[in-house]
Amino acid sequence: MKRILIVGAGGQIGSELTTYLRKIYGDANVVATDVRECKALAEQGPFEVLDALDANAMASVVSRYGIDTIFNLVALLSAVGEKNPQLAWKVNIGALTNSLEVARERKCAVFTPSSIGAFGPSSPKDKTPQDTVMRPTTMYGVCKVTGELMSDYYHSRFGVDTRSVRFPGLISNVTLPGGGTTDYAVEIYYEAIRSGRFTCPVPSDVYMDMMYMPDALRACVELMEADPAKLVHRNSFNIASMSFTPEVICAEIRKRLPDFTMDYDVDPVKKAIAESWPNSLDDTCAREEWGWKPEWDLSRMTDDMLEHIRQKLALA
Ligand code: AKB
Repeated sequence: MKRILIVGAGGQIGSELTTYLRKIYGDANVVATDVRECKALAEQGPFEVLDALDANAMASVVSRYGIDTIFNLVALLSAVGEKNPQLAWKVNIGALTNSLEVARERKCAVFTPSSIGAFGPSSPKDKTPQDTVMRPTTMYGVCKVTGELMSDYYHSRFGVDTRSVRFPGLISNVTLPGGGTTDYAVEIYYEAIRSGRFTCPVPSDVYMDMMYMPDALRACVELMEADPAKLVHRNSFNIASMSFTPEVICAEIRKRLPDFTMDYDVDPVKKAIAESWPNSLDDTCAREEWGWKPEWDLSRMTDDMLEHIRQKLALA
């Protein structure tokens, strides 16, 4: 049975991944950590307050719990990273290098998510290949490409079992994302239920890859459980399930809520970032090397999001 450490468990991915991993590997085998106390995660299983920039503290938690696998989820996202690029570098790369070093010393495997943000305007726009030009124009993207290279280096130089996926914008109804360019695709569902209106910060016709959280969680586990002999790539795999523009998601919501309206107040930073990213990724390598296959499309996700958010807001 794996003994897992989640670094940055309080964020959008971590809050759901922790519960998902605890269901598979047992509550006691998944240690959640975050820079802040997270009551819900602490009630379910082991939880430690941990600053990911403190390598000694991370090493001590790894030894104390006999950890063999680290999920490093710490990151300032793309839009917030452009407000303070120095801090984004410090946090994103600090958490990464500490996770890799602790993993090297204590012989752990490491999963660190990469992103569609690792690509830039000179990457092919449609069906962006697995191996291609990667010249991102955001600090978030620079950190993601660095993370991919560092993770591959730790694998080839030190034999650390590093693996990663390039996540699209992640859509979920549990924890809100914060500071990303794709956040609008979560916020739109909340506003559809709350007020029936949404002001979109991203231009109407910009395509970006997106994914529903259940597919993203499954991808993490399937990749970490994959037979290493079959992995030609490691850091990081393109994965994809759906790609849409604000107009397309709006039309999908309107099929269920005909009175829903959307207007635009485009944020120039988000516009520049969104336009620099691919329209869609080619995930053939993930499909071939570890059997990746998405289960959620835009229509099914929209039904599920609206139903869950309706229940959540009614209870609030
Ligand atoms: C962001 O928008 O910054 C993230 C991402 C696509 O990595 N959601």
